[in-house]
Amino acid sequence: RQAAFRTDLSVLLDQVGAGKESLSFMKRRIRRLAQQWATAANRLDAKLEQRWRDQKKILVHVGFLTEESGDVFSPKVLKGGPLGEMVQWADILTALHVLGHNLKISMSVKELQGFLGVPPGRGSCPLTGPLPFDLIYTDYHGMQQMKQHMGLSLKKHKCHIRVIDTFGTEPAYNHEEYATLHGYRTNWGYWNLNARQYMTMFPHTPDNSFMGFVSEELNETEKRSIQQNKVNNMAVVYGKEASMWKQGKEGFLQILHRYMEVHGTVYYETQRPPEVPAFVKNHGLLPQHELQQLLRKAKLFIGFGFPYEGPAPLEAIANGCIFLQPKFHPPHSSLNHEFFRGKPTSREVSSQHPYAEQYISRPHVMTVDYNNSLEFDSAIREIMRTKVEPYLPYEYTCEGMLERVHAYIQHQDFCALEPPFMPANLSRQGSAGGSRITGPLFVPLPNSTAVGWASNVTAPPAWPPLSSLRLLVSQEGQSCVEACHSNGLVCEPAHFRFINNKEALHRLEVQCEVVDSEINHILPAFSVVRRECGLQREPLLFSCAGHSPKYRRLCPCRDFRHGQVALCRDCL
Ligand code: U2F
Repeated sequence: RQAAFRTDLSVLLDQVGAGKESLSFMKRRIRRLAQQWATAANRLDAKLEQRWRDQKKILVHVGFLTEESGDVFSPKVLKGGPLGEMVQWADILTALHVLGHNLKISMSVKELQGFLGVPPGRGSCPLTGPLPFDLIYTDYHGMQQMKQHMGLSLKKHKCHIRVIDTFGTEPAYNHEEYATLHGYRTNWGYWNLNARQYMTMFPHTPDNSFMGFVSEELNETEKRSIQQNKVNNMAVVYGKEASMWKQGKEGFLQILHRYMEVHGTVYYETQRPPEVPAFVKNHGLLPQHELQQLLRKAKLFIGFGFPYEGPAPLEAIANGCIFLQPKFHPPHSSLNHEFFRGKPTSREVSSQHPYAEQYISRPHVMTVDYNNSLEFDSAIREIMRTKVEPYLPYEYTCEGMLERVHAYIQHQDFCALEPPFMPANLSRQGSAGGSRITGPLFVPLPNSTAVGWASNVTAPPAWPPLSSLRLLVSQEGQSCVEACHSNGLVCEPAHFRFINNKEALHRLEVQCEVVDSEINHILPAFSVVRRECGLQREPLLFSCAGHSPKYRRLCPCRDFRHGQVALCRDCL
């Protein structure tokens, strides 16, 4: 069946259910943004020009909100606890509904079992028949629950699963055996999925798919009125829980207070939290729409280093604030910071909000060393002088999210058998930085790897299409994330299978004395000194994030749309 866009959200609102603060929060959000979603649906509908879209049967199982996982989030909704995840789930549900898919929502193990058609009880009776869904969106808690209740059939059906994973999972952590042998085993990872089945809140590592969420959009009249009503010396502090104001914040709060009136939205029960200085005008935790109003007046939204990578800075920037945040020296990661410890990624977080730092940057975002009071002081003064317009990257608008989710649903297929290699025309690159191939590169189907690939099976067309592929070689120690990025491109893990061969090495004029094929997440790569080249033997370990000091990596990069990094030019 063809999917038709929906602009009426009442059915969705009924499906979300009631009885918990988290659900009420999500429903308030869905209602508040309904008009914005409807407009976006109409725009995307026109843009896609009657293109056929399959209607999919989709199950959304929100694991972290189930009682069975302990649901620690719901009781904290009105108390300053994390809301980022609820913002994202509300938006995912809305996007799937608006795109016109056949949606079922489950927030308990019982509902999950009902929808899957597995008998109640633990793991005793695995799902025997076919999976009644084309796609299942869940999270790590939900994975665990499905494992318990679907038994072995989970393995059979796992290509249909998408895991919403805030901070991301790198391939080395996802591969069970490899993670166990090489010290990448964490509490969360090792599901042996294709790493693109993990969908993140921000475009962290391109090994995962970027799901995102949306932020409020303003029309031209609203933008103008915001700019007229900005209070130049008004700052709002990012931190809804008192603990975020603890320790060592007095120094720069004092500096800030020298120039600006400081506002906060810190949750409190009866008394003002002692962590919040007396000069701060604390509004208490605000409903989302009231926070937006406050941000419309404020000139500065200032982060103290926590929470990491949340939605609020995007909302502030969309409402015309400048976001000031601390740079992290050294970067925070699972190797050196408690918050990230045990998360299945070694990604280095260079500031409180690397997306704001790298994708938005000045004049909307200033990332400075808070330990340097001179630098901090001059940043505040600069912010007071600078005029900015409200700004929201396209990928965080409703249309941008619908476009991206539409493309994933129609094109990402992790169930289809993929041939290890297909003929490819690798385009030529310009001349700046790194070493590149010097001519068009044709990668024929190597006989050795073609074995086992039945010739009567038609391969699904590559997505992203091969026209987007640009082959690069990284510097020693550099990952493909960085190598592609420094050439204005993005690493595309789906393209690894086309460049993981001798032909690519040959075309790049890499001098190899030996070419081995191994299981190692930095491959394909080569060592210049030892003239050793290595190809990847385990497709699940193709990794944009991997790097190693003595190795230069072969990197499959691709172009991307301005404001929509998840999609290449020809991806729609
Ligand atoms: C992030 O979660 P948080 O909930 O801490 O993220 P924030 O950026 O603070 O805000 C999430 C939402 O809270 C709303 C605001 C944002 O959409 O509009 N809000 C509000 O309604 N009232 C207020 O007074 C203040 C904010 C991240 F998203 C999670 O993934 C992480 O787990 C967490 C920890 O790093 O940080």
